[in-house]
Amino acid sequence: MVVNNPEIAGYTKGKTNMCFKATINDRIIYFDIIQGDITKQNVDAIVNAAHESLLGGGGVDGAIHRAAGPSLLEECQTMKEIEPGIRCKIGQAYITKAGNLQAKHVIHTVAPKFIGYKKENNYISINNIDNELENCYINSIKLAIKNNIKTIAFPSLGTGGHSYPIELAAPIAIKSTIEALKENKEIKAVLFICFSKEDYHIYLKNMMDIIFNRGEVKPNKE
Ligand code: AR6
Repeated sequence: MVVNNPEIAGYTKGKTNMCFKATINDRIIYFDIIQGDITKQNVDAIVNAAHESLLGGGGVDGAIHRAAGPSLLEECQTMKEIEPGIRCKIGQAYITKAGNLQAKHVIHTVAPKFIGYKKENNYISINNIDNELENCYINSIKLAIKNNIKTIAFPSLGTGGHSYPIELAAPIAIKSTIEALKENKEIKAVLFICFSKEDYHIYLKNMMDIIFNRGEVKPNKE
């Protein structure tokens, strides 16, 4: 069942918003699909589709750094390089404070780059990176749980500069988040922030398919 939930509607900011109340392992979790700007969300943590340097870039990364102000970049600069120029490898996740953003934390993760092509109506990946994209969501949720985060917002990782077709990325985002939430005892709400109307509708369709067709995620009856 799809419900609008006034209890949590207060922290979502977007043009279009659909809230799903679902049960995972006997715990109620809210999923919001929102067309909007992730920098405006009033949640405990927003996730950044970061550059591996963690020093900012274009797309949502640029928007988050601009809205957070210089303290975010300063904190990222203090993080240790794993290799020259690399502070976060593909699929890993790191947490910082959030500067001037309404959110309290930013979780930075690096999405893989899609290499592939479209055949008829299907996208074919030639570098098989779905598990790396899954890791972005799973490791972000794990880090959120460790840091006592109760509400978290994701952008559509990988689907801008890194060229992941949203039709492939949206079900991966939703399914891997649900898998990671099975371990969770604290997270109350996950927001998927879609920048365009088209992306919003693709997320909505996938969320409906997943919520209504998977046994272990039950739409709440209330
Ligand atoms: N709020 C929500 N979503 C947004 C926003 C926003 N303010 N701005 C853009 N998006 P991208 P990637 C959407 O390119 O593909 C950067 O240069 C956008 O429409 O931000 O993982 C980084 O520094 C798209 O749907 O991330 C990295 O080097 C989605 O966010 C690289 O690009 C992701 O697009 C990361 O590429």
